[in-house]
Parts: sequence; structure tokens; C-alpha cells
Amino acid sequence: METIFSADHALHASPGELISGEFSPAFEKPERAEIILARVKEVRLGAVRAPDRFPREAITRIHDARMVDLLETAAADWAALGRKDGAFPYTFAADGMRADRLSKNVEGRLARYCFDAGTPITKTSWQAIRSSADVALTGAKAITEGAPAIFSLCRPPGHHAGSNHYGGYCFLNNAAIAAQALLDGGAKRVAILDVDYHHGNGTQHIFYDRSDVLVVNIHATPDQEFPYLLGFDDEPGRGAGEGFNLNLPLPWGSGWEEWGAALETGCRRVEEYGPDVVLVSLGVDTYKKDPISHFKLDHDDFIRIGERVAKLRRPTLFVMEGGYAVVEIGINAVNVLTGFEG
Ligand code: Q9C
Ligand code: ZN
Repeated sequence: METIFSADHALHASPGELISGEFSPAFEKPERAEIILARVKEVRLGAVRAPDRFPREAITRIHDARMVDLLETAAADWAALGRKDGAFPYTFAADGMRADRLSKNVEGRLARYCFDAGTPITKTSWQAIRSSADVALTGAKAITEGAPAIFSLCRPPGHHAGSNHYGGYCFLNNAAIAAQALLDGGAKRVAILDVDYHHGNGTQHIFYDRSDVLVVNIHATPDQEFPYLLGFDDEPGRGAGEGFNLNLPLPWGSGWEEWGAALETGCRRVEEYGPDVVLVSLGVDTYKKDPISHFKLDHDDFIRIGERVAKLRRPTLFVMEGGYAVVEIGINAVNVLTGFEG
């Protein structure tokens, strides 16, 4: 399969994140994408090409335009206050505070749209964020034009970004933007299978009221894991979307036995739905040696994931999400793709 990749991803290099009450070096770093790309080339997965540029409207189909403006301007507003590069909030919107009126101060705008202290915006981040969405959109366009499978090597990742909030190393929801482009390109139903270790709260939020996108998530339970506030087993969708969201949370320590069973449940739901396209939000932070995660998948399990997804027999767009065991990230991510190709 073809891989879509933009060298501009490297323009987003996070200065660090607040984790367990301390400011630490970032886990989501540029080497991740470079190591995956090197592995794609090593196994000769297929051609690698740069993305096309898509209009801003492809992004605002999914995201609040004021949040997109913030992503574009926060670093400059932050620098104007004489701060060290990397804009992130220290105060957060909570239920009951003003949602209808936005502060003129960048702190207030960050508080309104950002939900964690791990997702700083640097002076060059926007170019990387925009390129990551373009990588997903280019993959969607190729699928619309008849490609059977595409790997959109997105970075920064996207699945924690909702329509009007961002965080969890994610700014724009690349998978959701691609899913909308697939629908706009003629697909009637898209299924998103999110296999990242963390719950894809943003993707769920975006499609929660809709039946044209089925969202299936396999992830660490919010009783133990980030993002804590969404991803429980009692979130079926709402209104027209009722029955079109499926969460399969698992406890820390889960290995292939539990995880593979959840994958089977999720894939059967996808089969029942009968989508025109399957979109895989591909995180490999389920790996046993991931530094911030607590599942126990091994290299060969990632091949099994690809094999099961292939059995869905649909055009398939893989969109890169998380994975922080940097040395092994190329093997794990590309194992899914080679497993798929069989
Ligand atoms: N105790 C993705 O995988 N916080 N994002 C980690 C660990 C944020 C992960 C805290 C994790 C975000 C795309
Ligand atoms: Zn993750």
C-alpha cells in the first residue's frame, strides 16, 4: 500500500508536558514518525508520497473555526507576552463557567479549547498540524479514487481532538477530518476502528449524534487511564447516533487474550454495520514496553490486528495515532500494515 507522509511534521516538537505533577520531556516527539517511515521503506511496503494541500474548509467541516484560529495564533500571542515558546494552559474551562464569551487573553482562549497540560503549541506547530490533516485528507482522496488501502502517516496525532477541544498530544482530529472527506466524496457509511491504547474521546465526541460514522474504540478503561472523562462502556451514541458508538474498555495489564477478544467484538459490529470504508485509528501504544501505557501486546500481535482488519474486506485507510516506545514503533505500526496485506 501507498504511504502518505509530510516532512513538515517535524515542525511540531513539543518542549515537554505536565505529567504526574511535573514538567517532563515530551513523549510525542518527531523521531516517532521518522522511525515509522524508515520501517515502511525497509519492508518495501509501497510508494511514499507527500500530501496535497486541502482547503481550510475541510478542517472546519469538523472543527470550530475559533479553535482552529487559536491553533494558528496562540504561539504568536504567547510570544507577545514575552513567554518561552510552547503555549499551553494552566487553567481550564469547567462546567458552569462562561462558554458563550471568550476572553481576549490567550490564557482564556487556551483554557476554553484545551483540556490538558501536555499539548503545547510552538511557533511552527501550526504548519505541522495542518500538514498532518493534509496527510489524512490525501489518504481519503486516494481511497475515494479507488485505492484499496492507504497508510496516512500522520503526526501530530488526532483522536483526542473533539470538534471544539484539543489535548492529549492532538490538535486536529485527522481521522475525523478524513472520514468526513470520505462521506463528502460519496461514501454512505464509514466505520472508524480506534485501536490506540487511549480512548479516542475526540472522535467519539465528533460523531456521537451521527449514524453515518460508526465509532468503535478499544482502550484502557477511563477508571484507570487518560482521558478519564470519556470512554466508559455505557456510551452508546445519542439521538440519530444511538447504537453507532461502541466502547470496549479494558483494564491495565490486558494482553492479546483480552485485547484480541475485544477486537473480535468490535470487528463483528463493523461487519454488521456494513461500511463503504473502514478507517483505522492506528495507535501502537498497546505495546508491552510502551513507556506511558499498561497493555501487553507484542510485535506479532500487531500482525494479527492487520489480519483481522483485512478480513473486513473493505477499502481501508490507516491513520497514525499514538505509540511512544520509539525504538520499536516502526516494527509495531508496520506489522499491522504487513499483516493486513497478508
Ligand atoms: N500517565 C495519544 O496516544 N497523558 N495520546 C499521559 C500518562 C496524555 C496520548 C499521561 C496521553 C495522550 C495520541
Ligand atoms: Zn494513545
